Amino acid sequence: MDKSEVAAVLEEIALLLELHGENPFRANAYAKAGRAIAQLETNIADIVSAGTLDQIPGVGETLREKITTLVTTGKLPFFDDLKAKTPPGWLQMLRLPGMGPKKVKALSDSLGIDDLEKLKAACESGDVAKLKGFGAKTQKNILEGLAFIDQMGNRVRLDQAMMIAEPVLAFMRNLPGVQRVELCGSVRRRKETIKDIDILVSSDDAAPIMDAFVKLPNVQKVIGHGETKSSVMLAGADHHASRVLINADLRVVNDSQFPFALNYFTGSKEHNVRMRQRAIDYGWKLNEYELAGAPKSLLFNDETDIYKALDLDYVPPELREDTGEMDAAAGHVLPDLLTLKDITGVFHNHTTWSDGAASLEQMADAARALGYRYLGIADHSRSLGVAHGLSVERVKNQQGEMDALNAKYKDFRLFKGTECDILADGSLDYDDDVLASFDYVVASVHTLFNQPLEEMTARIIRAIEHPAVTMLGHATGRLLLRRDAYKVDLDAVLQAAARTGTMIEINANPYRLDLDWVHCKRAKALGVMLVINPDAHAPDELAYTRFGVDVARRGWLEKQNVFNTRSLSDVMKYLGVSFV
Ligand code: DGT
Ligand code: CA
Ligand code: ZN
Repeated sequence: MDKSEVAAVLEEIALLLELHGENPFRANAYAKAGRAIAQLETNIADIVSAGTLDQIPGVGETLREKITTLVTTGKLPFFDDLKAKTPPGWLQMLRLPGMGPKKVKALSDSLGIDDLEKLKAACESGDVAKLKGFGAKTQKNILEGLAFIDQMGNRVRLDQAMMIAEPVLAFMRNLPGVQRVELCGSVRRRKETIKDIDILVSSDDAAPIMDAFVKLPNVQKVIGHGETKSSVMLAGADHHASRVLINADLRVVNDSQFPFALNYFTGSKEHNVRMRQRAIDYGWKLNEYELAGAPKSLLFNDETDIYKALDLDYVPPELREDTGEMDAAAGHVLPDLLTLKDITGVFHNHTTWSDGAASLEQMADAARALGYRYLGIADHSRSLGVAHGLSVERVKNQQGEMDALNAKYKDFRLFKGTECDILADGSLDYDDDVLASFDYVVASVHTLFNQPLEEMTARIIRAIEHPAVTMLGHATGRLLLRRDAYKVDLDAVLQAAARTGTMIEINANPYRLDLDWVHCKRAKALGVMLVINPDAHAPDELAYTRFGVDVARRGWLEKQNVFNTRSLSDVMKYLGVSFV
């Protein structure tokens, strides 16, 4: 067990202890030790064998014993018991906005609530509002949260699913007897939200692999444990320590079946239907195990061989949504999709000058570490008080600091941008002379989300038509699984952008992924230039860019459709910035 797994178990224990009403100091000790271990530079197994665990801050006698058991045996009976006596409904309740362990405990103690159905009934009868510490407003919020869960099902964001899936995948790869391991389903297709994680393994001996899977430390519940398929509910925390629960299915096949199973379980269902039909046209039968009837001379080592046998170019998983990829593959006109490596820098990022967590220099260092050739800083504009938008005076000061930093860099450049608010009538939050002091302008809507469609559309188009605006930020304002897009005629917006040559952002922040991939395809057809931006508020959030590349790929985009694939000198030329 590595340090991140140990840390995850300790943090989980902290949460469960809190849910069971344990002394908060005791619960917190586990959380603190977990965080300390996650940040260790050394291997946790080495520390255990050297007997130096108690040098880690916060690790006393009890924790030392528990961590040693966990690292040496891979199990912790104390943790298993704790999980066994925790109703899964408590964990589901934690997903509701504003609901913490204390509230869950109170609902359980006073009203016997241990699942979402009982919670809903208690809200509808008004019992929850009467509880101490709750009230009518909380009760209303809970009901709204429950309605949202109903509507969305139990989907989670792609980044949350990836955070849970990646360690499981790494674990499966290291199991003895495992030949190949791959993610399938919507995670492999990089859909923006995920219902469940699908994992495929090839091996000659499935049983021990199934056993190891259902005993993973973050398994909350075993839903099925069969010979070729098992399902579990996994728990984890995301990047912002929000709780995530998601089901994962594991299928084990033999290695010759692997390409067919991989293709089938990657989906989408609609793509599979088209593939099966294509096989029938050749007089063959395609299923999750084989392409029956195909000539024996055809070898199927991997998935590409299936497409080849059907005279199709290989279709990348992101395109498998039956939106024309089969015809394109047959006609050899599939797009040459851009990749993360093509990205040369990003433009929409925040620092401590507004609501970011890091300085200009820290953000620049992180961008350089990623191999970026430039970083655009676009802090909030003056009217966005909640995000410490910059006054004209502070804009000047920030730009001065950027000049000083740029003087130090030889092969890297900070670009002076702003995320300028689009005001209610579509005018911009700075005067033209201030706008002219920036290298580029990202224009975004942050207020008055409930304007009628015509008003919002006209507002955004007016901003797009402003000559100082380089790109439109997060075009629809949606927050995945949380807030719907505002009402806007996106097609009219895209047409305006095509007319004026304004770029449209693919906001790569996994909470947004806005522009949606469906509209990327439309933007490409209209000749609109896209730009992928992480909207990073901290150095590690620059890595969000990968999710934007996923969106771009699902939207059929090639390198030339995305502005920030250009070289530093081409970007400078376009922005009219010269070396000083
Ligand atoms: P989701 O909802 O985020 O889990 O999306 P998927 O695509 O992962 O859907 P899932 O987990 O229900 O199934 C995984 C894949 O298995 C799916 O993409 C295609 C394949 N599959 C599942 N059920 C069927 C089916 O009834 N017919 C066909 N042709 N394929 C299926
Ligand atoms: Ca799935
Ligand atoms: Zn914004």
